[in-house]
Amino acid sequence: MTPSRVIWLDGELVPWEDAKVHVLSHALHYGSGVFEGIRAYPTDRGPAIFRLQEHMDRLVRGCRAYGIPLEYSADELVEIAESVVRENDLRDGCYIRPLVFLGLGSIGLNPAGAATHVMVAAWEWGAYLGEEGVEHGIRGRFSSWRRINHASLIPSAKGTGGYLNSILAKAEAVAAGYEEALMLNSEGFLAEGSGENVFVINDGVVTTPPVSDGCLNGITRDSAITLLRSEGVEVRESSLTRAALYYADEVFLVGTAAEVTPLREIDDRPIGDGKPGPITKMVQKDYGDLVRGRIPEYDHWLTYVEGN
Ligand code: PPE
Repeated sequence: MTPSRVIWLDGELVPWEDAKVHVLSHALHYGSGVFEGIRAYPTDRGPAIFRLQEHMDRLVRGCRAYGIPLEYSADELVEIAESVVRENDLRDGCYIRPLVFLGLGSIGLNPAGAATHVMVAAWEWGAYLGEEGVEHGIRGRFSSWRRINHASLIPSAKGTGGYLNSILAKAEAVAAGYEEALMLNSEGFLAEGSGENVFVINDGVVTTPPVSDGCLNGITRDSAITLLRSEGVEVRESSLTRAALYYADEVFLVGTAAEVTPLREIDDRPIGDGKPGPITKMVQKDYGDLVRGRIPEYDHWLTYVEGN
């Protein structure tokens, strides 16, 4: 990660190294925060942030769901994110990380009285699962950990505490020599990757798990569904078993950080012929064009930020 110049924290832009919190912050102890991950890309008209409004809407909804008081509206957060990209002069694209978290004011689990803090940082962040992975696909393995479920947490909100579940899965997969963990829900159906939604292709039909199966309502997921349907490909949202991935012709992962990354192997079984397939490559190309402002019909998904 390359640090950038400034971070927006509680109403002001502060130098990167001064954006600090107290060790007794509630969120540090209990994971009481909600975050977002957003990317900006270089375009012919300067840097543009992809689906910024939808990300901030999800952040606001997540705070409401977890009962974290937030004084900023999604529209205000949109403006703040634009200023962070502009002030850091991140013209070649960047990753934007907004975080709402509880600070001092409450010791113990009851969060009442804890101050809400809001920060938005941005930095340059390359391929999440490696350049090599984007091109040739990655090796995945089903985790021994089950995905957080609707009975215990809120899988559709990006609550920071819930990510301990993703961390367990990711660390386990990497320690075993794989690049990513795929996670089943408590019923044994596919939920998602540790930080990505999953698409499975069989005989030209694309299937992705419904949000009710415990995956995040991913914004890249929605973009991929839109792109696939506009290319005339049938997309279904329905439950997938572990074995469905063993039978698949193609599988790819999507997320803001991961973008569109092919899976070339699952549980040591090659997927298809072990190389990224045609539908995966088409979505990769379309998504790459889309986020760089090369498909005019989706221009409303881009927020152009003028550089200094
Ligand atoms: N599922 C999970 C669990 C998840 O964390 C993400 C994003 C997605 C699906 C895809 O959602 P979307 O970005 O809206 O398409 N993961 C973020 C954080 C990754 C991290 O390591 O931190 C991201 O991609 O920004």
